[in-house]
Amino acid sequence: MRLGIIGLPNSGKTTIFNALTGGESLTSAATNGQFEINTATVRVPDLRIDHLSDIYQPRKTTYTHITYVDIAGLDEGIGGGALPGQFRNELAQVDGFLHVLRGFDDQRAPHPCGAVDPARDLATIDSEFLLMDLLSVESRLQRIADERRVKGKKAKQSLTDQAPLFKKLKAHLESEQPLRSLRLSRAEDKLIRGFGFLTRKPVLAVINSGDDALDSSALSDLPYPNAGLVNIQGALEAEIAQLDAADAALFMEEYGISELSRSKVIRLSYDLLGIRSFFTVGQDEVRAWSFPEGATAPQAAGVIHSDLQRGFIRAEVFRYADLAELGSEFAIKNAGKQRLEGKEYRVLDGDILNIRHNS
Ligand SMILES: Nc1nc2c(ncn2[C@@H]2O[C@H](COP(=O)(O)OP(=O)(O)OP(=O)(O)O)[C@@H](O)[C@H]2O)c(=O)[nH]1
Ligand SMILES: [Mg+2]
Repeated sequence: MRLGIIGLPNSGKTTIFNALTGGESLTSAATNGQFEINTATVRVPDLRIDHLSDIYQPRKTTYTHITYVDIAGLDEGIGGGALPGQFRNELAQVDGFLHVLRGFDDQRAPHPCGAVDPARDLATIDSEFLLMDLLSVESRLQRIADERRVKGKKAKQSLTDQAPLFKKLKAHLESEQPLRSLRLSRAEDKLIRGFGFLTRKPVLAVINSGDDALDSSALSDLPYPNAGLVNIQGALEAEIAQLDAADAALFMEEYGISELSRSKVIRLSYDLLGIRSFFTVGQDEVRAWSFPEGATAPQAAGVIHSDLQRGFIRAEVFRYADLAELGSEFAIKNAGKQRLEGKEYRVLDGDILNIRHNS
């Protein structure tokens, strides 16, 4: 799962990237000529895994992960086609966006538009993205029209059949609505997925409030129904992310910070993408696995290993919440809280699974 960090120049994207990924990240910088795109994978904090690890004392504890991509190069005017292809590809390929909005004022790094105004900045990139999607939709419609014109009755039907859908997308974009607010059938959604439309992707808006913690009322001013919103003191958290755990704790105490926004942002990123977690437990390993909402037990087993999906017989299932309440697997079984589920079972977030399978 990949989230692209976007925002205007000097909004603090790289700072937030460092705050989220510093310390534990597996950083790789892909450089292609003049463009550098930073990518890092971080683990998703999960108190349930910490707790399971306390209970089972496994040799190994494994969390789920999420990848952040720091995508520079976005500015007013890119919607007209000015964005280099490398960045456009990155944008199309990520699963969602973390939109960094500048909330801090600092003369050493002036805001490109002069004054600080998060709502305006949000609208700026939103409308550039809208324009980019509109261009893609129009070029698809053009292609369909060309196909009809050139090939007449021999036109490829799988292509010409797309016309009504793309006209619908066009009308929606022309009314200045992002594609994520357009209701589509499952088949339609699948068909357009490969296009990587930017306004179809989910967005988490993050205000980099700089050195002052914003009060939350400042956040509610943003007219943005489809996005989560969170506030982070970018520079400060980026600095803390460089420290080891003991120093970080001292630092936080000194500045009166009880909890880092970092954890919250990572968790929200995970929720944003609609990912759910199930767990496997034992003395060898306690592990979180991510699966898409609605997955069946064999599909979830397939996340662990394709052999488990192929040879799936049944899943032994109990709930993390029940374990947390009852304290042990023994108590879970005594209370009749462990179930045997078959191929139709839809796995839920927080399920603890043991897959029975033919090997
Ligand atoms: N005072 C203050 N300055 C910050 C904060 N976060 C970032 N900055 C400064 O703002 C400038 C831009 O930060 P970056 O993180 O490089 O911003 P960016 O969005 O990655 O910039 P580009 O990649 O050039 O578009 C730098 O000079 C940072 O030091 C903050 O929380 N407080
Ligand atoms: Mg940067």
